[in-house]
Amino acid sequence: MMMSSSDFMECLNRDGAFKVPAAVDATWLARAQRACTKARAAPSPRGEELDGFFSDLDTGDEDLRKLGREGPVARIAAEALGNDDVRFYHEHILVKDAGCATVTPLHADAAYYPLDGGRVISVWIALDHVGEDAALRFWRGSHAPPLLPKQGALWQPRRFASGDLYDAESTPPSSSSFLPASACEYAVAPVHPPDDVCEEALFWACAPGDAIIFDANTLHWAKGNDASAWVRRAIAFRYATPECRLARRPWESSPPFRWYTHESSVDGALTARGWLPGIP
Ligand SMILES: O=C(O)CCC(=O)C(=O)O
Repeated sequence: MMMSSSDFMECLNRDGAFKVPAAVDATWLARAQRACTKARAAPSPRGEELDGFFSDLDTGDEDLRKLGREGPVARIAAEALGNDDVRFYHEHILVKDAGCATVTPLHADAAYYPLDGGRVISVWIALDHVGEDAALRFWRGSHAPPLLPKQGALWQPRRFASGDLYDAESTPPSSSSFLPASACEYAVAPVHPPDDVCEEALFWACAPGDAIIFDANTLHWAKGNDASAWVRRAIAFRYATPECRLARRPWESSPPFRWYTHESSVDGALTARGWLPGIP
């Protein structure tokens, strides 16, 4: 049965994550797979690799930008947010090679971003078959109280490689120092998901083109891809509601602020409108 926009919103609000099968058709899928292969072969300065887990925050690939802004992914984001006026924020390529043992550590994305006051979601598209073992896993309901200790708080980011928390000392907010300071409070999640959370985790095997939509403050993680004989490529598109405002975190945000200047003029940055392009 097809899910409606109100089903999307209900799942997002209740659980913090849900799946939309066959979100992307074969033409878009082929373009996205090509872009992913290109990025892997020639990473941007924002590309990095952790033992077979490659990610790139800044491919600049026009097909991906188009898919993010105009394609079916943008429509899904608008329906999940219940608002036609959503802003494409950025795209993020994530590749786990076949046999890659690198886990995606427990984290939530929201406090990596310099955005406050609205809602940010991700639409994570599988570009290959993803078995249950390699699936993204979600701590159901962790985006909101009562699991989140306080309404409006964000989970404090951690470094993927070391598991260390971001803080002002080790990662000062150098590229965004001119932004107004965020008034957010931060909550600290455990380094690893507790056993009962693992047992109750929300996760879905995916076919190429399936999408997982999640709130940027939902805690999530993934095992390696070592039980699988094929690569696990994905692209996460991030979207923000128009109320979002740029704000300085106590640490360097990711992507760093200078990254945005290639997107459009920084003049409109503090109002968000005119900075993050709206979806047509
Ligand atoms: O694909 C993964 O394993 C991690 C994805 C992720 O953390 C994200 O898209 O925020």
